[in-house]
Amino acid sequence: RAITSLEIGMQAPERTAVADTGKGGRILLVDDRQSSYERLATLLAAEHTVDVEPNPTEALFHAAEGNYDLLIVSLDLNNFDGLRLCSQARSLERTRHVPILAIAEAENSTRLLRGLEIGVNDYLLRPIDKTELLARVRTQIRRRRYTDHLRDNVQNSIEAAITDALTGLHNRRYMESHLATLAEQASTRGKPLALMILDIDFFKSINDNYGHDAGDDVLREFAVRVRKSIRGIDLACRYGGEEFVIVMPETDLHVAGMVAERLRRSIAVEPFAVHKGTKRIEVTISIGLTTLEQKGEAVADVLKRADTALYRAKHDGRNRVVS
Ligand code: GH3
Ligand code: MG
Ligand code: MG
Ligand code: MG
Repeated sequence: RAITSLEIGMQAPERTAVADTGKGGRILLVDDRQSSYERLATLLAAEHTVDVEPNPTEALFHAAEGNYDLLIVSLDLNNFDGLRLCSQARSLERTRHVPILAIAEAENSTRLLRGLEIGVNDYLLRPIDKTELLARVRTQIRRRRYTDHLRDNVQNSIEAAITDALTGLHNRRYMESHLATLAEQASTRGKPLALMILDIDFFKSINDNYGHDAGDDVLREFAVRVRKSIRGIDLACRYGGEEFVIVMPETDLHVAGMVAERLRRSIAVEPFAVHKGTKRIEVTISIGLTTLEQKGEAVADVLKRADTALYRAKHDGRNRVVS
């Protein structure tokens, strides 16, 4: 899904957010001594949802599937090694970010130190004090939620930085940084690489006749049709206002020509709905197509050749593919 810069902007007012109490978390408690886990579960249930799992192997599975905010692991289990579970949880992608609170006997300080080395976030010593338990759990859950939130924001910002907000296609910046890589790969692997520039014909008159919003509708729908006619490994970007670039790895001129022609037709034969479907307008595009000509050719030269072909397509009457 494309994330627009507007949505990114809307995440900004963090100051208005209510401070996280750290309550209401989902906790997985791994402990196989009944008297111990019954007491802990009862204490925790005052503020959180708690699942108890005595078997660490099962616990790891639940932790990976269950979307927990916190793992509480007893290091002095009867039948299993709690430390091993902690280290496995740290190495699995699905559980790497889930905080771990270890519980140990006071005399077990060596194991506790090992636990901290392998990434346990905090620990409590038996006998466990209720107030301390709840306070430490709240802290971990708060931290977990906050780092999740930061991670989401970073992810969204990265997506926004490489995506065109109107069409959801990649933007020019992304294309330019990625095209060099694709060209290099094609060169070293001895594979062809096709590139086309697409430009909507008389787009200015679409804006003039139907309004800027209709022009935007056309751009969005155009992007939908582009996506339908390319493969997952192809790179489609909005290069400028009503100009687009498609890069097709491992594709020779013949095949790329067929793709371009099919795309040209898909635009020309089906009028575009604008103004919430109340009006349909005919749209055509011109396409300039080329391929990487020799190993190590500069991408600027490839783009220039495609642009020259596009110019010819316009000059020759538009609604056509020129290579
Ligand atoms: P040609 O067939 O030669 O390509 O003619 P054209 O009218 O498409 O070319 P021109 O480059 O003169 O016009 C492009 C227009 O695209 C001008 C600009 O106002 C419009 N445009 C650029 N970006 C957007 C946009 O995001 N939304 C809308 N609605 N219009 C845009
Ligand atoms: Mg133009
Ligand atoms: Mg145009
Ligand atoms: Mg143009």
